[in-house]
Amino acid sequence: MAYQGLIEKYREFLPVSDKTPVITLLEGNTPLIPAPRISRLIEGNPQIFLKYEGLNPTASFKDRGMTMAVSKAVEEGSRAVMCASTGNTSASAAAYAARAGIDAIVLIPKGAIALGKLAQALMHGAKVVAVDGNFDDALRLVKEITSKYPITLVNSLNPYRIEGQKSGAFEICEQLGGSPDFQAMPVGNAGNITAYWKGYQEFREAGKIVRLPEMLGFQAEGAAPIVRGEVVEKPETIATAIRIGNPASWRQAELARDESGGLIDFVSDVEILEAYQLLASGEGVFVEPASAAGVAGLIKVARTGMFKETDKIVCILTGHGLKDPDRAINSSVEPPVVAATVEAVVKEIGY
Ligand code: AN7
Repeated sequence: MAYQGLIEKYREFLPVSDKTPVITLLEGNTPLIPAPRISRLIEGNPQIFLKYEGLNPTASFKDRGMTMAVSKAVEEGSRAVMCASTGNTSASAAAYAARAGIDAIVLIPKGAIALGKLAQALMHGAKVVAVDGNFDDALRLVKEITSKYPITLVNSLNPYRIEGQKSGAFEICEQLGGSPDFQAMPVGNAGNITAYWKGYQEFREAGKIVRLPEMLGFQAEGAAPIVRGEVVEKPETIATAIRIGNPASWRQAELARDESGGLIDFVSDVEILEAYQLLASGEGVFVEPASAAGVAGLIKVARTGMFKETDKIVCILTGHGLKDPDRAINSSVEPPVVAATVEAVVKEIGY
């Protein structure tokens, strides 16, 4: 039968029943792409695979959690969902609310979300409010408002979000025919690392895999509260998606790190941008800057000699490059303008 979305595919692992109205845009089922050029660049030459979550319906991994959160909200009779967002959660909440025929309200940090994400939230008909503050301020407001009004919170504090997002781990195990040795990913509010770790553990309990991967999480240097062990009051990074100073799932991320024997480290904006370019021009995979943090982190930690050729490493590429066109243009050389003649073009291209 044709693919019907991740709730149908993984129903036995999810808290849904026959009565749950499944709100789906056929999210999930994303490709796991081998990355031979990056493998050669990383010390130890491990086998690198890219889980390209930018190919979800709203072009980020958030759709995995949102199909669950919105389906359960509708099941419970809710008429509105709300989130704070660095952009992708708002795009996804807006789309799934539109699909469900309910309202979406999103709070975004003023001036700090990528253009494509704002376009999505607006086009899907969400009520978008910019807050004169950062993501952490916006999340605090959303928690308070949703506790007082009949509006369902759909940030990853909503446990159904984590339930949906754990499906990424299931897919990886099926695509690899077992678990990877390591998984590398960006960490912002820390819901996704929590979800993946839960997914791997549940797949092992179900006897579908034998071993668990080591979880490698990477924050941006200017927004690295988990690495530093303290709240960052004024988080700063070009990777706006992970510009978060007080992650909601902080403790769970530490558990994923420690139980898996992995690590959470930071990468600089320069390292993020280098990995961003490398993915796009070296492998043909265009991601937004935050999504490149996992690859940047692998390049960094590999220098300690922790990987070998037989290791399989999956990088979660959380969002599509088209989300942030400004950053792409600013990271590139402006195309030259020439006369509309064959001679001028041939001269320019050097033939
Ligand atoms: C592309 O949309 O927090 O550690 O409000 O958009 O689970 O938060 C986005 C986070 C990584 C970090 N990559 O994931 C939001 C939001 C991209 C993201 C993360 C985000 P979490």
